[in-house]
Amino acid sequence: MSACLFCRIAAHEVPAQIIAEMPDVLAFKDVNPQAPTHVLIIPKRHLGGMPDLTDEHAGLLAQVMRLANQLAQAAGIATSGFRLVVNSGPDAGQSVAHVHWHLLGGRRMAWPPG
Ligand code: DGP
Repeated sequence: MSACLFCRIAAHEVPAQIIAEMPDVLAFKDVNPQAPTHVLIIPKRHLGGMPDLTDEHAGLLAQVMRLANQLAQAAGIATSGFRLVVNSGPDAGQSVAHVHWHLLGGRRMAWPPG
């Protein structure tokens, strides 16, 4: 059994509110939402963080972007606006070592991020 929390969610070993699944990626609600829409998009196969992504992941990244757009459309925030955020590494506050994209929307957001 994997020790990685998001691998376990991808394997359906840990419950999560899964809202979409594609061949290589999964989307589920963040347990600690920071906006009315707060979804995490993850690769099903383990990748620790942004530095692990290479040219071989081009297809995976296309799925992530396509799914983010589909989810934003479904949540009604495609036009009002949304953020797609990766926290990579300690300075960015990455707390789960399995790369993930935060899809955030449904409220006005500040810039720069804290
Ligand atoms: P980050 O700080 O960028 O590594 O974001 C990790 C996110 O993962 C954070 O917003 C909370 C979320 N999270 C942590 N544990 C769980 C969990 O068990 N289930 C779900 N759905 N989300 C989780």
